[in-house]
Amino acid sequence: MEYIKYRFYQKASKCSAEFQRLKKEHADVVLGQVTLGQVLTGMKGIPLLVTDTSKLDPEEGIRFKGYSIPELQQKLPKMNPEGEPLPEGLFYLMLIGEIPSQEDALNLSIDWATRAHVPQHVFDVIDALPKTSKPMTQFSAAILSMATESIFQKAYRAGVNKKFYWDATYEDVMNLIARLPRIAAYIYRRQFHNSDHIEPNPRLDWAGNLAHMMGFNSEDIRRLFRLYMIIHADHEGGNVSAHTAHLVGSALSNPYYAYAAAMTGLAGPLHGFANQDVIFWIFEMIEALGTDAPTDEQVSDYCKRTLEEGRVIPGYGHAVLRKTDPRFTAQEEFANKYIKNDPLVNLVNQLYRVVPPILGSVGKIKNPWPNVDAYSGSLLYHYGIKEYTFYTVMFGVSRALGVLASLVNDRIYGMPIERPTSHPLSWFKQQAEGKGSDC
Ligand code: CMX
Repeated sequence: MEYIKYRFYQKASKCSAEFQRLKKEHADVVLGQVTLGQVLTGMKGIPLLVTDTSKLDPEEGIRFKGYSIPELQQKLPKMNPEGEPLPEGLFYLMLIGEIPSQEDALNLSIDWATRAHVPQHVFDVIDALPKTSKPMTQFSAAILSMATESIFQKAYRAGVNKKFYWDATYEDVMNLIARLPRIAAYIYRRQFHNSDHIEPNPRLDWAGNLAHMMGFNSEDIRRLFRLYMIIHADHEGGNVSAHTAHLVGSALSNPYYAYAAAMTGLAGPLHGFANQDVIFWIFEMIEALGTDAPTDEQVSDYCKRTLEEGRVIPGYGHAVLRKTDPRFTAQEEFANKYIKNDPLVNLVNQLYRVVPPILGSVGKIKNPWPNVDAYSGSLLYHYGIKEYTFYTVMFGVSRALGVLASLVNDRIYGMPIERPTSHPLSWFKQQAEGKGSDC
């Protein structure tokens, strides 16, 4: 067994035994109450999922295996001391629970480079779609079409013992992650560069290769891509993309199916699509105001108009967070360090000043602060990736790291099929008011 897989097995099989023991010995422990309010507002705050890769605190933000983003920036291996950490190191951390050495991270990079070959039919599937299909449609279709390669599916069909499901899942997960940069870059070059494709460079790291195949080779862009891939990788288990991968995977659907399903969830405007919506909305504002350097008052009026039209202000608010997202702050710090006087970045900073008090004054919005999507597009745009309909694909490539690490865990824990209970609305009315109704 190769080294990373062996290390994972060693660590995770202990946790798997704990999972099984808790299930057997403490099934009756009560974890809390579920209120009707929670059911009617998207099941927020109900402790229902086991996810070990990261944990989200409403006030502090995300921690990956206990490490905050600034701590990861300090501790994870880098290509050069001035740069951002390698996403390979974060994947290792999420999978194995330890900060990897430089050698561990580079070995993982090499492992992914050797697994990165994408079968021709995946490109054919992309090419068969009209160029008017959204990049996320092309991305999800490409992933689904790659299920032909699923080792898990073949092992299951061959009757493998369930205690080895994790092994075939691990292989699928590593192959899938390794191939994502090539697929994403292929969609980007097809859509926006006349199908002038660029071959991978196996000597580059995973994020550096994505930048390279998209046509960007400066060290500045590699640094941004590594940061981007780190901060979008995981956000505990209840967000739409992570939960979808877990749910679909719980039916023993192969990792390609589970991750493709997650990507169709990420493509929704309340989730990952918000990263393109932010830029779209800012350009709408620039056009409506006739300037890319509006006053705070003009911006404030425009925000109020958006709310009056019954729309959301994209990039603001969160289902769990109640403070500025540390993923926003990491990008703000990056911009302060490396970008001087960019009109779009300036506008993003101005919105950070203007939007929260407006959202706060609405009353019902639980979190008036910016999330990760408020900043990310402006950075990509600054470095020349101006095709913002592609941005959610980049989010998706990164999100694979967390949701697929979790999927391997799900399989080694032997997690059962997920099946919560539903009732008609009248049942809930009965519980609340003592009588049901016909709607
Ligand atoms: N602009 C306007 N209204 C907003 C808002 C915003 N940015 N954020 C929340 N609200 C509204 C909600 O639509 C909801 O309205 P209704 O009661 O009329 O349905 C009300 O405020 C209460 O919502 P909430 O409990 O504060 O937030 P939710 O958990 O329901 O939703 C989120 C969270 C992120 C979907 C929401 O804040 C939103 O729509 N934000 C804009 C889209 C966005 O940035 N999404 C990206 C999130 C991060 C990610 O997944 O990538």
